[in-house]
Amino acid sequence: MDAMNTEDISTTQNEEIWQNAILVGLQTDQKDDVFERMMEELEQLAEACHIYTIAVFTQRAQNPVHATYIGSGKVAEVAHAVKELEAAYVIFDQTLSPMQFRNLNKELGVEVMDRTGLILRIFAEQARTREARLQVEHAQLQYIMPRLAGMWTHLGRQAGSSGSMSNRGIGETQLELDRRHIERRMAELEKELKGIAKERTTQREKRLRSGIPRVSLVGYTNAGKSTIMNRLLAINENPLDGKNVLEQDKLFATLDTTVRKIQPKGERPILLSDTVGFIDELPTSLVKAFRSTLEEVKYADLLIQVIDYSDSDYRACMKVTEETLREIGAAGIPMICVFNKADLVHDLPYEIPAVRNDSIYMSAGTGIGIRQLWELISKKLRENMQECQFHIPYTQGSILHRLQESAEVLSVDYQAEGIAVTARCGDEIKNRYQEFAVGVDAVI
Ligand SMILES: Nc1nc2c(ncn2[C@@H]2O[C@H](COP(=O)(O)OP(=O)(O)OP(=O)(O)O)[C@@H](O)[C@H]2O)c(=O)[nH]1
Ligand SMILES: [Mg+2]
Repeated sequence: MDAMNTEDISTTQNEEIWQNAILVGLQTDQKDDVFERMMEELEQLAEACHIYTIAVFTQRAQNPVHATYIGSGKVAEVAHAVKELEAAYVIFDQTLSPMQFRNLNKELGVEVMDRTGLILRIFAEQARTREARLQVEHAQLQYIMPRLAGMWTHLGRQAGSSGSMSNRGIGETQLELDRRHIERRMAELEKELKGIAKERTTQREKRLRSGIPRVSLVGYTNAGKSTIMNRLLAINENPLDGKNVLEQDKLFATLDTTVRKIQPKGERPILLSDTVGFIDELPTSLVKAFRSTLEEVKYADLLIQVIDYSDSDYRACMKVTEETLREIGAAGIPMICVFNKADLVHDLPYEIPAVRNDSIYMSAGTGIGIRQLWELISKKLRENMQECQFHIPYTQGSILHRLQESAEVLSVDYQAEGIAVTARCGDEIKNRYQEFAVGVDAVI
């Protein structure tokens, strides 16, 4: 792999061209079903990169082999299959160390990839907005940095480096140049991303000030978040022209955060956001790179966790989602659980749609339960609100107008000394108009 080619990854991937790969998995302490699921997921990740699997090799061992991850016999077996089947890639189930990466590249004679590299590649291909592209590039460079040394040391040795500055091997000089180039680029990217994040913060603050409740869809990748967003927009008769988000049977179809205003007739609007899905062991460089995109979730009044209920291991996915939410500082936000894709589940415990407390069993794909989900969202948002009384002097009549926009105004009474308003609102609005609050519900 060429160390300086990272920026080209998205352009060199032609949507139409499919290549083939051999997958290799090492089962250490995982249980059989967990390991099988990880291997299936690896195959789906490859598919998202337009790579189809032609063979799978697995090995059981207590620990990975330091130099080659799998044992030497297995390496020979895979190398043989590479030739026989004319594989274009060999993809490993875990992140390889720079040394394993180099050794395997050499011994297998084809391009070696690991799970992290695969995820980075999907992200690079799927990134649409400028922010997502910059975030991915940053993560890619971070991934490549520690691998650079491994790529050039053999050249350094060839040139007989003595360690002094003037007598350095060509490999070392090249390594240093590459390193400096990457460091410079990473600094540029960080600066630009900071600027974008600032803009995002300004937009978010504007939305926060509007007082419109914010609802965020979260969950494992491919669970149906974008489908739910589209259906919720559709049932509320919002104009859809160009507003639909992409729904696709592909891991990481969504990478950017999209916020849409849902304006139902006769009801208060909400701001709904759809964002990047989670996955087990999301490379830390990506979590870091996407932190600002994911920040949107942190400011939600309500989370909708979407779960692929047809996945036999949906509980593990829920655990990953909840752990990721904790990691980004979004734990503790009220949540609805959507057990989606129930149409694919045989012997369901309930007839769908079924609402059980804060959970709903439904099928966004067929549309079954989407109205009930909307009702559950409205109910849950209302739970977070309280009835407040305000007394607004006539000199500040514009406050009434702002309350009407940001809260559910229940009554308005024009009295001699001012306007008496009863409204249902969240803490945000209640605090903002604190000076006009009256009665038992007033904020102290
Ligand atoms: N059978 C069935 N398929 C569904 C249902 N909901 C969504 N799908 C399909 O599942 C696939 C993934 O849906 P998306 O809405 O793109 O999922 P997502 O959670 O946004 O996924 P990412 O953005 O990739 O993380 C699509 O092919 C949908 O058509 C459902 O209730 N039943
Ligand atoms: Mg999506």
